[in-house]
Amino acid sequence: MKRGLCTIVALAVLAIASAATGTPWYYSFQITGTLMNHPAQYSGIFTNAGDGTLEFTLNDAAWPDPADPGARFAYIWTTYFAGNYNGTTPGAEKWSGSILGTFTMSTSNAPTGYNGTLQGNINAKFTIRDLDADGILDDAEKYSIQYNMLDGRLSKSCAMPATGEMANKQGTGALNSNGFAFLYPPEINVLNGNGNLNLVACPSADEQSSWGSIKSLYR
Ligand SMILES: [Ca+2]
Repeated sequence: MKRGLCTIVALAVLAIASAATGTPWYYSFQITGTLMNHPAQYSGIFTNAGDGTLEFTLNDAAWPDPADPGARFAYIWTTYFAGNYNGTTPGAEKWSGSILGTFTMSTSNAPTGYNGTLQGNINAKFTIRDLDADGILDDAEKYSIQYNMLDGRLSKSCAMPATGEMANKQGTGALNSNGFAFLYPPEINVLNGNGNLNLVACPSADEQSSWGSIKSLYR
């Protein structure tokens, strides 16, 4: 590789690295919902470091109708959880299920840069503890709101819609909560948790075209 190109590439990597380290927003939330209803959705509000609404909806198009909760639960369990058992740590045996979907936020009174609306993707990973380590899901484990957890990974690409201070931004985040449980309607699961979001500016059309011309110089 030519030395000039090395320098340009190094500078470009530095520029991308610095642009990728935004100031994260750390918030708290309370959302309610259940996987046992259609849509499989949780929605609620921010309870700290901002106001507004938070909602995520999981891709449940193929799941059995909530009118047959037994069939719906069996499908969810077989599809996402049953094959993902981790018994390697004594005292922490668990099943994990990762379910994909989308999330939306509508915010105000959040730190600068995080006020507006945002749509993104979520990978919602639920953990169900096998409290007696027998490899069998017992009712006490299925319905336990004490030990089961949600670990949601958020991602927002430049192509997904956003408004206000969050327009033209991309980034990643997370939302975590204890208290997850499989509850049959009309019971509703309440999740109190914490999350973060780290947005950075999307590349402008100018930046994209100048980077394109740099590359074309060396083709
Ligand atoms: Ca068990």
